[in-house]
Amino acid sequence: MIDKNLLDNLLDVYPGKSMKNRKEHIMIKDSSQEKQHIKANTRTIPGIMTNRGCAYAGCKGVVVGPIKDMIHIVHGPIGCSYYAWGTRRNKARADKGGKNFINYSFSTDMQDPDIVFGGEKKLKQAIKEAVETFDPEAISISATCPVGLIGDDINAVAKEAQKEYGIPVLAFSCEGYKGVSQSAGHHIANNKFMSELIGNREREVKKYSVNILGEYNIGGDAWEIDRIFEKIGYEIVSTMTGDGSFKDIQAAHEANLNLVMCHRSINYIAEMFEEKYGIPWLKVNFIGPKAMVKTLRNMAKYFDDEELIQRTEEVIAEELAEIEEPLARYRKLCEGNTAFLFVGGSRAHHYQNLFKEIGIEPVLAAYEFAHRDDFEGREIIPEIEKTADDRNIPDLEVSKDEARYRLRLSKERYERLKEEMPLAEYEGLIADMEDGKIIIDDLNHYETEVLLKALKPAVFGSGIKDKYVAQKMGVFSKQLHSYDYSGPYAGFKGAVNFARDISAGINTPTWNYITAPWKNEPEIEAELGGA
Ligand code: CFM
Ligand code: HCA
Repeated sequence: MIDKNLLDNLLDVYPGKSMKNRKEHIMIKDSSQEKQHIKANTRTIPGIMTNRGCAYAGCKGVVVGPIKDMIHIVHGPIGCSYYAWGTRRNKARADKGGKNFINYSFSTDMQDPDIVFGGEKKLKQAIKEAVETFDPEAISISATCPVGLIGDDINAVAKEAQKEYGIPVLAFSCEGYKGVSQSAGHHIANNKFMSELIGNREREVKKYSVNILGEYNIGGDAWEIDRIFEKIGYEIVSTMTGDGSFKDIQAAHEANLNLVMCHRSINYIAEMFEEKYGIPWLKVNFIGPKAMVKTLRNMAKYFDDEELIQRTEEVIAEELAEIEEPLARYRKLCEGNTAFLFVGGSRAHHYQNLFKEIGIEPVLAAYEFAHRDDFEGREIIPEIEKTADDRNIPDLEVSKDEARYRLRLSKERYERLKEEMPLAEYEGLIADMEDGKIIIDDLNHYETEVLLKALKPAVFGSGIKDKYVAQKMGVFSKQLHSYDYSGPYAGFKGAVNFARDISAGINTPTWNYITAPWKNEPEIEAELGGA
């Protein structure tokens, strides 16, 4: 149980206004309350060391960048491009006869004179060089902060280049400052995909065809999911955007169901798909065998075919039998431990159940940039009622009747299915946390250090910015963003990899050579009131 003084002591060091602000972003789970609220997606208090990123990171780094067969040109100083180069471990392999530019970093390398006299000329030149050297089938341009400040018109340059070279050139005005975190960049990318990419190519699809939205193939996760889906007999029309192809995304509107893995980064597309093309969306979770089984069963139920349901059960039985022994073995090595989870905007929820499945209890779950719906959940009736103007996408005008007509299911069946599975719904992180556990929005460096010392988790699920701080404190830290050098962690086989890595990390004798600060400074514990 959490000592109730812990959070008071944590907040005590902040000046009055900041304390009031931070208090609203921190909560303890209490299921006796009907609905718990948390503040999220607001500006970080200046001066606080946040872990958040920028809109450019969310647009280019997260959503657009993993599309492998496009050249992604970053218009900005070289540092912005270097930052987003290869660190996210979104893996990709070239499709047969296709191209893969994922290992490259393309930038206009803006210098002082470009800031003074404008950078459009340099951007045009960069596009020309990219076309002449690599002959890509499509190009993206992402703007970083200075571009918006000096007023370069990247949209005009993109239009001109598209005409000149006869290939799609998409311009993303995702200057870093556009929003309170990378979340704004996700939205910018989603909007452009819908208005300029999706729907541009027709293709015949099978009945059991899906798009996987919000799966970025970190450490090869998407490949494990592909393996399982193919075994059952699903057709994956497109994955957005892990190991993704822009051609597949162009035909994504042909699929019969959208699966939403990362709700935070791509719920906008899921909603717009439903509105424009009548494709329902289902919140899924591929992390942990239990979640995977539930996801597969919901999918089969959605398509409502006896043979598919049977095949699904066969595959589930086969896969579970294969992982049972190793998972049990690793679980024995992990059982009884606790975890502290701090990720971006969706993984704390996805991973909390896998931790529980291997006997580890999450005592704290925090996000960098999630919105309230990621914490508290949401329910969306088919969003056909909403007008396109709400989202500022002029070419999304679909009349209510037209959208209903295009719905892949009858309204009656849709309503019935909604009773049985989370169609167009997401229950959020808080629902699955145990009572008395801590939930935090925009966790910062100071709070991370204090809470790690007080809670002494066996494992800290973190990112690169705080991993080594924690490890020097004697806390094993596993990066839940990049998986360090490991993965996949999704699906059935991924769960075994995860359990193996966590049990090794917790049990390595290395920790005997490090003295955690609280061992020498017992007053830290006394001051804070530990777990
Ligand atoms: Fe979605 Fe992601 Fe995440 Fe995210 Fe990210 Fe990521 Fe993340 Mo890093 S899209 S919100 S912006 S699941 S890059 S693959 S790990 S912070 S929790
Ligand atoms: C980002 C990308 C990131 C960073 C990870 C980290 C990722 O936010 O720009 O801080 O370790 O997953 O690569 O979230």
